[in-house]
Amino acid sequence: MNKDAKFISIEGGEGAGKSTAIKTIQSYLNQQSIAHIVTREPGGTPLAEKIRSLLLDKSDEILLPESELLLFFASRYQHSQHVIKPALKKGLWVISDRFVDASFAYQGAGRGIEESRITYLKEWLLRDLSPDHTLLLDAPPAVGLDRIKARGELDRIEVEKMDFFNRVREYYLNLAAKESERFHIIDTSGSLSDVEENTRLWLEGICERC
Ligand code: Z5A
Repeated sequence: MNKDAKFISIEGGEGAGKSTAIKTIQSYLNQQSIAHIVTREPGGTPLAEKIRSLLLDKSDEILLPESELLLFFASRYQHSQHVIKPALKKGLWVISDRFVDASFAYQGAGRGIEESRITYLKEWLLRDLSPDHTLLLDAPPAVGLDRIKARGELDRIEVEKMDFFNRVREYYLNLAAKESERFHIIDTSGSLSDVEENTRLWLEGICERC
């Protein structure tokens, strides 16, 4: 693996502004001529995108929490083996809209699956693949949900109750405090221009230390 290549994940609740921040990141990396790819979870490969549809589309059959967890990991394994690892090996920076922290936040804290089971899957399938940096975009769930409601119909996970999203948010904030070297938190309840400015400053800090 090229030692200059960075693996960056972007996390946060629904409508927290991940896609928006990724545009800022892409534009900064392009300006700096840093070769990179932008990818996402669930998804990132043709098969993993099909799994994404299974996960997000509403269906009459209840998707059980354990099946949901395994589908996220099936998608993630395809993604990490076929996209993330090869890109890092070529020296490209990888910007991923969500990665494994999301499984701990949503399937663990949100759905109540024991953390040790998720840790087992992570250690088995990902081994030492872990983001160098994680940007946590944080806003109260009600703020993010209002933003995505304005965008159109909600998906299977977005229709969960507010308690679920509060547990997810609390998990992310606790994890960020525990792994403060890896995480950087940006409050996205403010204006778009503030979020953009803070995202650029954070990225400049990473690039200065490259
Ligand atoms: N999930 C899981 O459960 N387990 C896992 O392991 C993984 C994922 C990997 C992925 O769906 C779902 O899967 C997600 C977690 C779960 N759950 N749900 N629900 P997704 O990727 O399609 O959805 P998302 O991750 O929640 O992203 P999103 O809905 O697309 O939101 P976003 O990317 O964070 O936000 P955005 O598109 O940048 O912004 C939303 C809107 O708000 C947009 O119109 C913006 O212009 C506006 N916006 C953004 N920032 C601002 C500010 N600062 N002010 C005003 N307006 C703003």
